[in-house]
Amino acid sequence: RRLALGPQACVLGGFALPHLGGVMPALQAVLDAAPLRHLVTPGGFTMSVAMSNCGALGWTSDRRGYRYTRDDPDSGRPWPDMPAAFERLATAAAAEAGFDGFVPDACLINRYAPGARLSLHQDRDERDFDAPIVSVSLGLPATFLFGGLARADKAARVPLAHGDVVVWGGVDRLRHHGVLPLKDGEHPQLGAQRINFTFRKAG
Ligand code: MD3
Ligand code: FE
Repeated sequence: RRLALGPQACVLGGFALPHLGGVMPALQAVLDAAPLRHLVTPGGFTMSVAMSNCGALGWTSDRRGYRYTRDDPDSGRPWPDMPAAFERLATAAAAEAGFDGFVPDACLINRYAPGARLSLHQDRDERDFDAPIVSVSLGLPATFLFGGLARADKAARVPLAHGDVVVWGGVDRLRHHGVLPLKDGEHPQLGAQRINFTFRKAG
């Protein structure tokens, strides 16, 4: 149920499952208000992962750079509120991993169709690196790459299944990470896709 990936990083196997009765309808409402979209990187590439956000701040990218915004650039309206069921899941997972009092102000929603991937990167667009990051995996399984502080450090491969939650903080907060291209498949609840929530304290 619990696998250590580093001194302050661990996988909580199946931790999200008891929360999904509240989380799945809330996800649908968020995506109705702020649909998934493929962002463009500063280098001009369209990301294979489709993204949306909820919470006070949302992560976005365009030719000008990566940043957090209060408003959805597509609609001009604030990102949808963080559903209570999302916040409860994130706070409970962080506490289980030893990070008490985590209150996220941003939830990035990533949708992987078969073939979609996320290349090795660091999360460094947040204001302070003291808060942990909580990541929830739903739907098709994926292989997560967990590297080191230097991009060239060899990355470990970690399988992530429906309901798994990963919590990273402290000395592991700036490690490189990514997701291998999603394999084709059909998940009983979510169909041919993987959904990831990445909860952060961004502001
Ligand atoms: C490891 N998303 O959106 S979050 C991202 O499955 C992102 O979609 C991944 O990486 C996904 O930026 C997984 C996992 C994650 C987040 C922060 C980390 C892993 C991390 C910080 C340090 C080390
Ligand atoms: Fe990341």
